[in-house]
Amino acid sequence: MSLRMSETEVVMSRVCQLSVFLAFIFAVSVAWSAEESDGTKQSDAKPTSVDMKSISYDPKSVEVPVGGSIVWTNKAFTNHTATSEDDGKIFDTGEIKPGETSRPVTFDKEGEFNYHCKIHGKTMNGTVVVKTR
Ligand SMILES: [Cu+2]
Repeated sequence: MSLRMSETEVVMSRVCQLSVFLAFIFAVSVAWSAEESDGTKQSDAKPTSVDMKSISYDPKSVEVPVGGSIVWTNKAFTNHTATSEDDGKIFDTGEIKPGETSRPVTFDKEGEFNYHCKIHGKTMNGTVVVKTR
């Protein structure tokens, strides 16, 4: 009789261990899915990318929603800037070295913003179109 009791106790403790284990798995999976949804949020807010070529921007005209941001990546062999036509008052990336990417520039106002490269002049120009969606 005492043997049966201890068998029951062993079974009970296994059930207990199993439920702790399942609770742990559940907690991990909840944490995992929370992390996943955070990742999706980050990719939604990802800046639009514009490449700087030898004397042009690619794409030349880029559209972002109000509140959206843009980064410029220099894929050429010389320094470039992306400077708004009002001498950089609206935005100015400063000189971006070959292989480097500018800090994100955020656009909070609707409109069309022409810009150019300070180093290569207005032959190297582009447009940012900011629209409400
Ligand atoms: Cu340039």
